[in-house]
Amino acid sequence: MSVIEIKVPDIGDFKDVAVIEIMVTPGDNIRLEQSLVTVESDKAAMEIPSSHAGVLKELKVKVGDKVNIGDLLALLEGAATVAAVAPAAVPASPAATVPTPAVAPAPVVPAAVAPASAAPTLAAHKPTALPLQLPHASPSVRKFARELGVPLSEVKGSGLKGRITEADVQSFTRSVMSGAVQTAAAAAQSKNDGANDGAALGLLPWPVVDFAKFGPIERKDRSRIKKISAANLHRNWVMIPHVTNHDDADITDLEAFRVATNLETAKSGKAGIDAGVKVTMLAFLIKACVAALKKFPDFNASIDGEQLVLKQYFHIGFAADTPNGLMVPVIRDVDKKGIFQISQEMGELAKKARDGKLSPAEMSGAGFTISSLGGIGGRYFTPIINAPEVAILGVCKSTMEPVWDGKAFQPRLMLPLSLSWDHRVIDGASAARFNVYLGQILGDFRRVLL
Ligand code: CAO
Repeated sequence: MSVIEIKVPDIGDFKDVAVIEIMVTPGDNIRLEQSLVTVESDKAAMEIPSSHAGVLKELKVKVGDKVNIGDLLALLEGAATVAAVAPAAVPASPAATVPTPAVAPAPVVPAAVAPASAAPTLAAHKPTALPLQLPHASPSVRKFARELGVPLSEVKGSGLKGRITEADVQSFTRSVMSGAVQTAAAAAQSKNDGANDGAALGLLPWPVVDFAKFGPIERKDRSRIKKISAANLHRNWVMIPHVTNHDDADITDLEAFRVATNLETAKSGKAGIDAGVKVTMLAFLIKACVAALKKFPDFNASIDGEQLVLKQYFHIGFAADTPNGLMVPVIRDVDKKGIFQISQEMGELAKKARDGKLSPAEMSGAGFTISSLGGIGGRYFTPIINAPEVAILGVCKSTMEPVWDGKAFQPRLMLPLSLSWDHRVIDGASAARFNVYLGQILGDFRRVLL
């Protein structure tokens, strides 16, 4: 067995760098490129890999020693030649590929190894500056922590000068798994109920602020419905590539018809489906949307893996504002129902929603949703798609506006429309066509018959 000397390779301009961690012990089987020790200057930390494979016979340095290029680090027993290793590309900063907690990545020692025919020494290691405010840990420990998703800033180091070792990371992980310790992100998450899901995306933790420091506050529990809808809305917003097209529909004639219809119903006092039923603009909108969905079936669809599920039924959800939060009851088979029936069902479902009496069945199965703020006000907004649907129509309050008819401005009642759509399924041109067609129907409902 030959004895091989492992020396400090060219580590750039760094002189007298301190050995801060020994990563192997005598008797270990050392792989080519396996990190042996970590050295640290006042600017950077780097691991020194072995230029050979073999059994570690003796370490020639200890923690605290200062080393320079060419210093003897260790003696190996084993193969005298370096295994053939293609020159490895220097890995990019791990932050580019691995989602990390809110800690900047540590520099990784470039493992550029000379080809087999070349002298068996490692190529120069170019250390990267390590911002000093980062937790004290070697690149391999940082990598280990990243792989486990451990926020190093929360791990207490037991090594030299508080340095975090692999054992510290393992012990932190065990404590979290046993429930003895909670990460700051998890604590913020349970506090904010999902507000910090960004941790999984490598985003900064949700800010934890002591608001009382700035003035008087009051705390109240969020309702169960608000928490459920928040989680759904959050998922939909994050997972669906939303785009919103805004448009206006001229509903002057439709509104006149609606008002006349309600007057007529009130006067006649007749029995039947329309007895006492007040027709609102939303009922016409629901019906008009069904006509548009028939013309543009991709808006009444859902993504299912590689396929698009095109629904041949027309169930429309409508957002209802309730004291407990947002609910979305569903009117089924709108294509088979008239405006009175739709208005009546909408009234009943909205009441049930407000009374907290909607059944799960009454909130499921929609292919498309409408969110109307028309009774409140505003101009346009961005409604969030109700997954697994692929589009939603937002409607605001209609206002009388001057509209140019080619010769003069005419006072017209204009309804602002905001259509949000899933760009994985729908494109901008279709969305614009959908809105234009919807506007045409609302402008003249006879078009539904065409
Ligand atoms: N433009 C102008 N006026 C409108 C209008 C519009 N687009 N839509 C409704 N109105 C009028 C109605 O005609 C009614 O007027 P009158 O009292 O004079 O008859 C008044 O506004 C109130 O209507 P409404 O809101 O009670 O009835 P609706 O059928 O329009 O809506 C419902 C029913 C349940 C959808 C509604 O009450 C509601 O909850 N809207 C809020 C939905 C919501 O929160 N969306 C946001 C979701 S995202 O967070």
